[in-house]
Amino acid sequence: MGRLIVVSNRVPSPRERTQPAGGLTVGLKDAVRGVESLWFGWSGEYSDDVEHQKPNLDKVEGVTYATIDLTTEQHERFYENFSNGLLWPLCHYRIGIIDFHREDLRVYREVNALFADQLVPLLRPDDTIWVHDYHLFPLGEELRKRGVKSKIGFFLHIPFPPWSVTRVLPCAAEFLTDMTSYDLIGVQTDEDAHNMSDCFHMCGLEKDVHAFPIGIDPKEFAEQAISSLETPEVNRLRASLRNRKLIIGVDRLDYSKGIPERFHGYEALLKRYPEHINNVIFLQITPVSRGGVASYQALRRELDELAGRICGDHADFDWTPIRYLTQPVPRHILASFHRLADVALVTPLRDGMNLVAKEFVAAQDAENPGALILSHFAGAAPEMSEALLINPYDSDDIADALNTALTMPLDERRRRWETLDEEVTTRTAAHWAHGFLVKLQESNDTP
Ligand code: GDG
Repeated sequence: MGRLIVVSNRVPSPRERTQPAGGLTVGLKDAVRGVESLWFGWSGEYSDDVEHQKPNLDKVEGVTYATIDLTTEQHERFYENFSNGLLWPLCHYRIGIIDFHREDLRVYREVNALFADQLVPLLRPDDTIWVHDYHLFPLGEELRKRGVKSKIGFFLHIPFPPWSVTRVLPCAAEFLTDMTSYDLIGVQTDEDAHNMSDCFHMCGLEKDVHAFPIGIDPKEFAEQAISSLETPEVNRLRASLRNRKLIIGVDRLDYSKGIPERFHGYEALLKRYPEHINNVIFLQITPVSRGGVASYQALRRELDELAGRICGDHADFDWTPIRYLTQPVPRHILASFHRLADVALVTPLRDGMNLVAKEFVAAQDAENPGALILSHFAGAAPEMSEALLINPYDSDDIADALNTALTMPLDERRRRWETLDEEVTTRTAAHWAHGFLVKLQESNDTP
Protein backbone atom coordinates (compact mmCIF):
# COMPACT_ATOMS: atom_id res chain seq x y z
CA MET A 1 0.00 0.00 0.00
CA GLY A 2 1.10 3.61 -0.60
CA ARG A 3 1.16 6.29 2.07
CA LEU A 4 -1.55 6.94 4.65
CA ILE A 5 -2.70 10.57 4.66
CA VAL A 6 -4.52 11.62 7.82
CA VAL A 7 -6.43 14.91 7.78
CA SER A 8 -7.89 16.49 10.91
CA ASN A 9 -8.56 20.06 11.99
CA ARG A 10 -5.62 20.06 14.40
CA VAL A 11 -2.56 17.85 14.15
CA PRO A 12 -0.88 16.64 17.35
CA SER A 13 1.37 19.25 18.95
CA PRO A 14 5.13 18.48 18.83
CA ARG A 15 4.86 17.06 22.38
CA GLU A 16 1.85 14.86 21.52
CA ARG A 17 3.74 13.45 18.52
CA THR A 18 5.98 11.38 20.79
CA GLN A 19 3.59 11.14 23.76
CA PRO A 20 0.09 10.97 22.29
CA ALA A 21 -2.64 11.92 24.77
CA GLY A 22 -6.16 11.54 23.33
CA GLY A 23 -7.81 8.60 21.57
CA LEU A 24 -7.38 10.03 18.13
CA THR A 25 -3.63 10.56 18.45
CA VAL A 26 -3.10 7.20 20.18
CA GLY A 27 -5.22 5.27 17.67
CA LEU A 28 -3.63 6.91 14.69
CA LYS A 29 -0.13 6.55 16.04
CA ASP A 30 -0.64 2.80 15.83
CA ALA A 31 -2.17 3.12 12.38
CA VAL A 32 0.72 5.15 10.99
CA ARG A 33 3.38 2.93 12.59
CA GLY A 34 5.37 1.11 9.93
CA VAL A 35 3.53 2.83 7.06
CA GLU A 36 4.84 5.94 5.35
CA SER A 37 2.39 8.61 6.38
CA LEU A 38 1.54 12.28 6.33
CA TRP A 39 -0.73 14.10 8.80
CA PHE A 40 -2.27 17.34 7.55
CA GLY A 41 -4.13 20.04 9.49
CA TRP A 42 -4.21 23.51 11.00
CA SER A 43 -0.99 24.71 12.67
CA GLY A 44 -2.78 26.54 15.49
CA GLU A 45 -1.24 29.76 14.05
CA TYR A 46 -2.75 32.70 12.18
CA SER A 47 -1.57 34.63 9.15
CA ASP A 48 -3.18 37.20 6.85
CA ASP A 49 -2.26 35.69 3.49
CA VAL A 50 -3.26 32.03 3.68
CA GLU A 51 -3.79 31.58 -0.07
CA HIS A 52 -0.10 31.87 -0.92
CA GLN A 53 1.34 29.98 2.05
CA LYS A 54 3.27 26.73 1.73
CA PRO A 55 2.49 23.95 4.26
CA ASN A 56 5.03 23.68 7.02
CA LEU A 57 6.57 20.17 6.93
CA ASP A 58 8.08 18.44 9.94
CA LYS A 59 9.06 14.76 10.07
CA VAL A 60 8.98 12.92 13.43
CA GLU A 61 9.46 9.14 13.79
CA GLY A 62 8.55 8.45 10.16
CA VAL A 63 5.43 10.66 10.11
CA THR A 64 5.45 13.90 8.15
CA TYR A 65 3.32 16.59 9.81
CA ALA A 66 2.08 19.18 7.31
CA THR A 67 0.39 22.23 8.79
CA ILE A 68 -1.15 25.40 7.42
CA ASP A 69 -2.23 28.67 9.02
CA LEU A 70 -5.71 30.16 9.04
CA THR A 71 -6.74 33.82 9.21
CA THR A 72 -8.25 34.99 12.50
CA GLU A 73 -11.58 35.45 10.70
CA GLN A 74 -11.44 31.87 9.40
CA HIS A 75 -10.67 30.59 12.87
CA GLU A 76 -13.60 32.49 14.33
CA ARG A 77 -16.18 31.62 11.68
CA PHE A 78 -15.04 28.12 10.64
CA TYR A 79 -13.84 26.75 13.99
CA GLU A 80 -15.61 28.65 16.76
CA ASN A 81 -18.90 29.60 15.11
CA PHE A 82 -19.72 26.94 12.54
CA SER A 83 -17.89 23.86 13.82
CA ASN A 84 -18.19 24.36 17.57
CA GLY A 85 -21.10 26.81 17.86
CA LEU A 86 -23.34 24.93 15.40
CA LEU A 87 -22.25 21.45 14.26
CA TRP A 88 -21.09 20.29 17.72
CA PRO A 89 -24.36 21.14 19.53
CA LEU A 90 -26.46 19.90 16.59
CA CYS A 91 -24.71 16.51 16.56
CA HIS A 92 -25.17 16.35 20.35
CA TYR A 93 -28.94 16.87 19.89
CA ARG A 94 -28.82 20.43 21.35
CA ILE A 95 -30.78 22.34 18.71
CA GLY A 96 -31.88 24.89 21.34
CA ILE A 97 -28.41 26.47 21.45
CA ILE A 98 -27.36 26.45 17.81
CA ASP A 99 -26.57 29.63 15.94
CA PHE A 100 -26.64 29.47 12.12
CA HIS A 101 -25.28 32.26 9.90
CA ARG A 102 -24.73 31.94 6.15
CA GLU A 103 -21.50 33.89 6.43
CA ASP A 104 -20.12 31.23 8.82
CA LEU A 105 -21.14 28.48 6.38
CA ARG A 106 -19.38 30.36 3.56
CA VAL A 107 -16.14 30.48 5.59
CA TYR A 108 -16.53 26.79 6.66
CA ARG A 109 -16.64 25.86 2.98
CA GLU A 110 -13.79 28.26 2.23
CA VAL A 111 -11.55 26.56 4.83
CA ASN A 112 -12.42 23.09 3.50
CA ALA A 113 -11.48 24.34 0.00
CA LEU A 114 -8.24 25.82 1.41
CA PHE A 115 -7.38 22.46 3.02
CA ALA A 116 -7.95 20.76 -0.34
CA ASP A 117 -5.90 23.36 -2.28
CA GLN A 118 -3.01 23.01 0.14
CA LEU A 119 -3.16 19.23 0.43
CA VAL A 120 -3.48 18.25 -3.25
CA PRO A 121 0.11 19.21 -4.24
CA LEU A 122 1.40 16.93 -1.47
CA LEU A 123 -0.54 13.87 -2.69
CA ARG A 124 0.58 10.87 -4.73
CA PRO A 125 -1.80 8.65 -6.74
CA ASP A 126 -1.41 5.57 -4.52
CA ASP A 127 -2.07 7.41 -1.23
CA THR A 128 -4.97 6.43 1.03
CA ILE A 129 -6.67 9.43 2.64
CA TRP A 130 -8.44 9.35 6.01
CA VAL A 131 -10.42 12.50 6.96
CA HIS A 132 -11.52 13.07 10.55
CA ASP A 133 -14.49 14.77 12.11
CA TYR A 134 -17.18 17.39 11.70
CA HIS A 135 -14.85 20.25 10.80
CA LEU A 136 -14.23 18.54 7.46
CA PHE A 137 -17.54 17.03 6.25
CA PRO A 138 -17.12 18.43 2.67
CA LEU A 139 -13.38 17.84 2.30
CA GLY A 140 -13.73 14.58 0.34
CA GLU A 141 -15.82 16.31 -2.32
CA GLU A 142 -13.37 19.25 -2.48
CA LEU A 143 -10.57 16.75 -3.13
CA ARG A 144 -12.58 14.94 -5.81
CA LYS A 145 -13.29 18.30 -7.54
CA ARG A 146 -9.52 18.73 -7.77
CA GLY A 147 -9.13 15.35 -9.47
CA VAL A 148 -8.08 13.18 -6.51
CA LYS A 149 -8.86 9.54 -7.35
CA SER A 150 -7.38 7.89 -4.23
CA LYS A 151 -9.45 6.06 -1.65
CA ILE A 152 -10.88 8.59 0.80
CA GLY A 153 -12.43 7.54 4.10
CA PHE A 154 -14.20 9.69 6.69
CA PHE A 155 -14.62 9.03 10.41
CA LEU A 156 -16.94 11.03 12.67
CA HIS A 157 -15.87 11.06 16.33
CA ILE A 158 -19.08 12.61 17.67
CA PRO A 159 -22.70 11.34 17.54
CA PHE A 160 -24.85 11.68 14.44
CA PRO A 161 -28.49 12.53 15.19
CA PRO A 162 -31.64 11.37 13.37
CA TRP A 163 -33.05 13.24 10.39
CA SER A 164 -35.61 15.11 12.52
CA VAL A 165 -32.65 16.86 14.22
CA THR A 166 -30.19 16.94 11.30
CA ARG A 167 -32.66 18.67 8.99
CA VAL A 168 -32.58 21.74 11.27
CA LEU A 169 -29.21 22.46 9.62
CA PRO A 170 -30.11 24.46 6.49
CA CYS A 171 -27.25 22.89 4.51
CA ALA A 172 -27.81 19.31 5.73
CA ALA A 173 -28.79 17.93 2.31
CA GLU A 174 -25.84 19.69 0.61
CA PHE A 175 -23.41 18.22 3.14
CA LEU A 176 -24.85 14.74 2.78
CA THR A 177 -24.60 15.01 -1.00
CA ASP A 178 -20.93 16.02 -0.68
CA MET A 179 -20.28 13.13 1.67
CA THR A 180 -21.24 10.56 -0.95
CA SER A 181 -17.73 11.25 -2.36
CA TYR A 182 -16.17 9.23 0.44
CA ASP A 183 -15.41 5.56 -0.23
CA LEU A 184 -16.13 4.71 3.38
CA ILE A 185 -17.92 6.55 6.19
CA GLY A 186 -17.37 5.37 9.77
CA VAL A 187 -19.11 6.45 12.97
CA GLN A 188 -18.83 5.32 16.58
CA THR A 189 -22.01 3.27 17.16
CA ASP A 190 -24.73 1.32 15.38
CA GLU A 191 -27.21 4.03 16.39
CA ASP A 192 -25.10 6.73 14.68
CA ALA A 193 -24.70 4.51 11.59
CA HIS A 194 -28.44 3.96 11.44
CA ASN A 195 -29.15 7.69 11.85
CA MET A 196 -26.71 8.76 9.15
CA SER A 197 -27.81 6.09 6.68
CA ASP A 198 -31.39 7.20 7.22
CA CYS A 199 -30.43 10.86 6.58
CA PHE A 200 -28.86 9.86 3.25
CA HIS A 201 -32.03 7.99 2.42
CA MET A 202 -34.26 10.96 3.34
CA CYS A 203 -32.24 13.12 0.91
CA GLY A 204 -32.72 10.56 -1.89
CA LEU A 205 -29.11 9.36 -1.57
CA GLU A 206 -27.74 5.87 -0.98
CA LYS A 207 -24.68 5.46 1.22
CA ASP A 208 -23.64 2.74 3.63
CA VAL A 209 -22.33 3.91 6.98
CA HIS A 210 -20.45 1.56 9.32
CA ALA A 211 -19.77 1.58 13.06
CA PHE A 212 -16.13 1.44 14.23
CA PRO A 213 -16.14 2.06 18.00
CA ILE A 214 -12.88 3.77 18.99
CA GLY A 215 -10.78 2.42 21.86
CA ILE A 216 -7.66 3.29 23.82
CA ASP A 217 -4.22 1.74 24.29
CA PRO A 218 -5.11 -0.06 27.56
CA LYS A 219 -1.67 -1.55 28.12
CA GLU A 220 0.09 1.78 27.92
CA PHE A 221 -2.49 3.46 30.19
CA ALA A 222 -2.31 0.66 32.79
CA GLU A 223 1.49 0.90 32.81
CA GLN A 224 1.29 4.65 33.40
CA ALA A 225 -1.25 4.13 36.19
CA ILE A 226 1.10 1.72 37.98
CA SER A 227 4.41 3.47 37.35
CA SER A 228 3.16 6.87 38.62
CA LEU A 229 1.70 5.58 41.89
CA GLU A 230 4.62 6.87 43.96
CA THR A 231 4.97 10.29 42.32
CA PRO A 232 4.68 13.29 44.68
CA GLU A 233 1.30 14.29 43.20
CA VAL A 234 -0.24 10.86 43.68
CA ASN A 235 1.18 10.53 47.17
CA ARG A 236 -0.30 13.92 48.04
CA LEU A 237 -3.74 12.94 46.78
CA ARG A 238 -3.61 9.61 48.63
CA ALA A 239 -2.55 11.28 51.89
CA SER A 240 -5.21 13.97 51.57
CA LEU A 241 -8.00 11.38 51.33
CA ARG A 242 -7.31 10.12 54.86
CA ASN A 243 -9.08 6.82 54.06
CA ARG A 244 -12.13 8.49 52.58
CA LYS A 245 -13.49 7.04 49.34
CA LEU A 246 -12.62 8.85 46.13
CA ILE A 247 -15.08 9.55 43.31
CA ILE A 248 -13.42 10.86 40.14
CA GLY A 249 -14.76 12.78 37.14
CA VAL A 250 -12.53 13.76 34.17
CA ASP A 251 -13.87 15.74 31.23
CA ARG A 252 -13.05 18.66 28.99
CA LEU A 253 -15.22 21.56 30.16
CA ASP A 254 -18.07 20.86 27.73
CA TYR A 255 -21.86 20.95 28.11
CA SER A 256 -22.16 17.56 26.38
CA LYS A 257 -20.42 15.92 29.35
CA GLY A 258 -23.29 16.49 31.82
CA ILE A 259 -21.13 18.04 34.55
CA PRO A 260 -23.82 20.21 36.23
CA GLU A 261 -26.13 17.17 36.19
CA ARG A 262 -23.33 15.16 37.86
CA PHE A 263 -22.94 17.82 40.57
CA HIS A 264 -26.70 17.68 41.21
CA GLY A 265 -26.52 13.87 41.40
CA TYR A 266 -23.68 14.05 43.90
CA GLU A 267 -25.58 16.58 46.00
CA ALA A 268 -28.59 14.23 45.95
CA LEU A 269 -26.29 11.50 47.33
CA LEU A 270 -25.27 13.75 50.25
CA LYS A 271 -28.91 14.57 50.99
CA ARG A 272 -30.41 11.12 50.61
CA TYR A 273 -27.53 9.00 51.92
CA PRO A 274 -26.03 11.25 54.62
CA GLU A 275 -23.84 8.38 55.88
CA HIS A 276 -21.43 9.31 53.06
CA ILE A 277 -20.95 12.86 54.36
CA ASN A 278 -17.32 13.31 55.40
CA ASN A 279 -16.53 9.78 54.14
CA VAL A 280 -16.26 10.56 50.46
CA ILE A 281 -14.47 13.10 48.24
CA PHE A 282 -15.47 13.97 44.70
CA LEU A 283 -12.54 15.10 42.53
CA GLN A 284 -13.69 16.70 39.28
CA ILE A 285 -10.92 17.49 36.78
CA THR A 286 -12.22 19.73 34.05
CA PRO A 287 -9.64 21.46 31.82
CA VAL A 288 -11.14 24.48 30.09
CA SER A 289 -11.78 24.02 26.35
CA ARG A 290 -13.17 26.22 23.56
CA GLY A 291 -13.08 29.24 25.86
CA GLY A 292 -13.87 31.53 22.92
CA VAL A 293 -17.37 30.06 22.42
CA ALA A 294 -20.16 31.76 24.44
CA SER A 295 -21.93 28.55 25.54
CA TYR A 296 -18.65 27.29 27.05
CA GLN A 297 -18.15 30.55 28.96
CA ALA A 298 -21.72 30.23 30.31
CA LEU A 299 -21.08 26.64 31.41
CA ARG A 300 -17.93 27.69 33.21
CA ARG A 301 -19.85 30.33 35.16
CA GLU A 302 -22.56 27.79 35.97
CA LEU A 303 -20.06 25.25 37.30
CA ASP A 304 -18.12 27.84 39.32
CA GLU A 305 -21.36 28.84 40.99
CA LEU A 306 -22.67 25.31 41.48
CA ALA A 307 -19.43 23.91 42.95
CA GLY A 308 -19.19 26.91 45.29
CA ARG A 309 -22.81 26.59 46.35
CA ILE A 310 -22.65 22.83 47.01
CA CYS A 311 -19.42 23.25 48.99
CA GLY A 312 -20.94 26.13 50.97
CA ASP A 313 -24.07 24.15 51.80
CA HIS A 314 -22.46 20.81 52.69
CA ALA A 315 -18.80 21.38 53.69
CA ASP A 316 -17.55 21.22 57.25
CA PHE A 317 -14.53 23.04 58.64
CA ASP A 318 -12.41 19.92 58.00
CA TRP A 319 -14.10 18.47 54.90
CA THR A 320 -14.93 19.78 51.43
CA PRO A 321 -17.30 17.60 49.40
CA ILE A 322 -16.05 18.64 45.92
CA ARG A 323 -12.56 19.39 44.66
CA TYR A 324 -13.17 21.12 41.37
CA LEU A 325 -10.13 21.80 39.12
CA THR A 326 -10.13 23.60 35.78
CA GLN A 327 -6.39 22.99 35.20
CA PRO A 328 -5.32 19.98 33.12
CA VAL A 329 -3.50 17.17 34.94
CA PRO A 330 -0.56 15.39 33.19
CA ARG A 331 -1.69 12.13 31.63
CA HIS A 332 0.49 9.76 33.67
CA ILE A 333 -0.69 11.39 36.93
CA LEU A 334 -4.29 11.20 35.74
CA ALA A 335 -3.84 7.48 35.10
CA SER A 336 -2.79 6.90 38.75
CA PHE A 337 -5.60 9.13 40.02
CA HIS A 338 -7.99 6.76 38.23
CA ARG A 339 -6.31 3.80 39.92
CA LEU A 340 -6.72 5.40 43.36
CA ALA A 341 -10.39 6.17 42.74
CA ASP A 342 -13.15 3.95 44.12
CA VAL A 343 -15.75 5.22 41.67
CA ALA A 344 -15.69 6.98 38.28
CA LEU A 345 -18.62 9.18 37.40
CA VAL A 346 -19.07 9.50 33.62
CA THR A 347 -22.38 11.22 32.90
CA PRO A 348 -22.50 12.72 29.38
CA LEU A 349 -25.85 13.86 28.03
CA ARG A 350 -24.53 12.63 24.63
CA ASP A 351 -21.05 11.44 23.70
CA GLY A 352 -19.63 9.91 20.56
CA MET A 353 -17.78 7.27 22.58
CA ASN A 354 -16.14 8.59 25.80
CA LEU A 355 -12.61 7.41 26.32
CA VAL A 356 -12.49 8.37 29.99
CA ALA A 357 -14.75 5.41 30.85
CA LYS A 358 -12.30 3.06 29.09
CA GLU A 359 -9.26 4.70 30.67
CA PHE A 360 -10.74 4.29 34.17
CA VAL A 361 -11.24 0.56 33.54
CA ALA A 362 -7.73 0.13 32.13
CA ALA A 363 -6.17 1.87 35.16
CA GLN A 364 -7.77 -0.35 37.84
CA ASP A 365 -6.06 -2.81 40.14
CA ALA A 366 -7.46 -6.28 39.31
CA GLU A 367 -7.37 -7.25 43.00
CA ASN A 368 -9.42 -4.27 44.16
CA PRO A 369 -11.05 -2.53 41.19
CA GLY A 370 -13.24 0.56 41.39
CA ALA A 371 -16.79 0.80 40.06
CA LEU A 372 -17.78 2.65 36.88
CA ILE A 373 -20.98 4.72 36.66
CA LEU A 374 -21.77 5.45 33.02
CA SER A 375 -24.48 7.36 31.15
CA HIS A 376 -26.76 5.43 28.80
CA PHE A 377 -26.08 8.24 26.31
CA ALA A 378 -22.34 7.63 25.95
CA GLY A 379 -21.37 5.76 22.78
CA ALA A 380 -19.40 3.46 25.11
CA ALA A 381 -22.56 2.30 26.93
CA PRO A 382 -23.59 -0.55 24.58
CA GLU A 383 -20.14 -2.16 24.98
CA MET A 384 -19.94 -1.50 28.72
CA SER A 385 -23.16 -2.94 30.07
CA GLU A 386 -21.41 -4.15 33.24
CA ALA A 387 -21.02 -0.53 34.34
CA LEU A 388 -23.77 0.95 36.52
CA LEU A 389 -25.75 2.58 33.72
CA ILE A 390 -27.65 5.75 34.62
CA ASN A 391 -29.80 8.46 33.07
CA PRO A 392 -27.87 11.70 33.72
CA TYR A 393 -31.05 13.78 33.61
CA ASP A 394 -32.24 12.02 36.80
CA SER A 395 -30.17 13.19 39.78
CA ASP A 396 -31.74 10.53 42.02
CA ASP A 397 -30.64 7.82 39.57
CA ILE A 398 -27.06 9.15 39.86
CA ALA A 399 -27.35 9.28 43.67
CA ASP A 400 -28.61 5.68 43.86
CA ALA A 401 -25.83 4.46 41.56
CA LEU A 402 -23.23 6.33 43.63
CA ASN A 403 -24.52 4.69 46.78
CA THR A 404 -24.48 1.26 45.08
CA ALA A 405 -20.94 1.84 43.80
CA LEU A 406 -19.61 3.10 47.15
CA THR A 407 -21.03 0.08 49.00
CA MET A 408 -20.48 -2.61 46.33
CA PRO A 409 -18.91 -5.83 47.66
CA LEU A 410 -15.45 -6.73 46.34
CA ASP A 411 -16.59 -9.86 44.47
CA GLU A 412 -19.21 -7.91 42.52
CA ARG A 413 -16.72 -5.13 41.73
CA ARG A 414 -14.28 -7.77 40.44
CA ARG A 415 -16.89 -9.59 38.39
CA ARG A 416 -18.11 -6.42 36.70
CA TRP A 417 -14.59 -5.07 36.14
CA GLU A 418 -13.34 -8.30 34.54
CA THR A 419 -16.04 -8.15 31.89
CA LEU A 420 -15.40 -4.44 31.28
CA ASP A 421 -11.64 -4.98 31.09
CA GLU A 422 -12.10 -7.76 28.55
CA GLU A 423 -13.98 -5.30 26.30
CA VAL A 424 -11.42 -2.52 26.74
CA THR A 425 -8.50 -4.82 25.99
CA THR A 426 -10.19 -6.34 22.94
CA ARG A 427 -11.44 -3.17 21.26
CA THR A 428 -8.30 -1.05 21.32
CA ALA A 429 -7.38 2.08 19.38
CA ALA A 430 -5.14 -0.02 17.14
CA HIS A 431 -8.01 -2.44 16.45
CA TRP A 432 -10.25 0.53 15.54
CA ALA A 433 -7.77 2.07 13.09
CA HIS A 434 -6.92 -1.28 11.52
CA GLY A 435 -10.61 -2.20 11.12
CA PHE A 436 -11.37 1.09 9.38
CA LEU A 437 -8.39 0.98 7.03
CA VAL A 438 -8.95 -2.64 5.99
CA LYS A 439 -12.58 -1.84 5.16
CA LEU A 440 -11.50 1.28 3.26
CA GLN A 441 -9.08 -0.76 1.13
CA GLU A 442 -11.87 -3.25 0.40
CA SER A 443 -14.29 -0.55 -0.78
CA ASN A 444 -14.51 -0.46 -4.53
CA ASP A 445 -16.96 2.36 -5.22
CA THR A 446 -14.50 5.21 -5.94
CA PRO A 447 -16.47 7.58 -8.18
C1 GDG B 1 -14.17 13.20 21.15
C2 GDG B 1 -15.62 12.71 21.34
C3 GDG B 1 -14.75 10.38 21.53
C4 GDG B 1 -9.34 15.00 29.90
N1 GDG B 1 -8.90 15.81 30.88
C5 GDG B 1 -7.56 15.70 30.91
C6 GDG B 1 -7.18 14.80 29.91
N2 GDG B 1 -8.30 14.39 29.30
C7 GDG B 1 -8.32 13.37 28.22
C8 GDG B 1 -9.02 12.11 28.66
C9 GDG B 1 -9.36 11.48 27.32
C10 GDG B 1 -9.60 12.72 26.43
O1 GDG B 1 -9.03 13.84 27.11
C11 GDG B 1 -11.09 13.00 26.29
O2 GDG B 1 -11.63 12.03 25.44
P1 GDG B 1 -13.21 11.75 25.41
O3 GDG B 1 -13.44 10.60 24.53
O4 GDG B 1 -13.68 11.51 26.80
O5 GDG B 1 -13.91 13.09 24.89
P2 GDG B 1 -13.70 14.22 23.72
O6 GDG B 1 -12.51 15.06 23.98
O7 GDG B 1 -14.99 14.96 23.67
O8 GDG B 1 -13.46 13.39 22.36
C12 GDG B 1 -15.64 11.45 22.18
C13 GDG B 1 -13.38 10.93 21.21
O9 GDG B 1 -13.46 12.14 20.43
C14 GDG B 1 -12.53 9.94 20.41
O10 GDG B 1 -13.20 9.53 19.25
O11 GDG B 1 -14.62 9.32 22.45
O12 GDG B 1 -16.97 10.97 22.31
O13 GDG B 1 -16.44 13.73 21.92
O14 GDG B 1 -8.28 10.78 26.78
O15 GDG B 1 -8.16 11.35 29.48
N3 GDG B 1 -5.91 14.44 29.66
C15 GDG B 1 -4.95 15.02 30.44
N4 GDG B 1 -5.25 15.92 31.43
C16 GDG B 1 -6.53 16.28 31.70
O16 GDG B 1 -6.77 17.09 32.63
N5 GDG B 1 -3.68 14.70 30.25
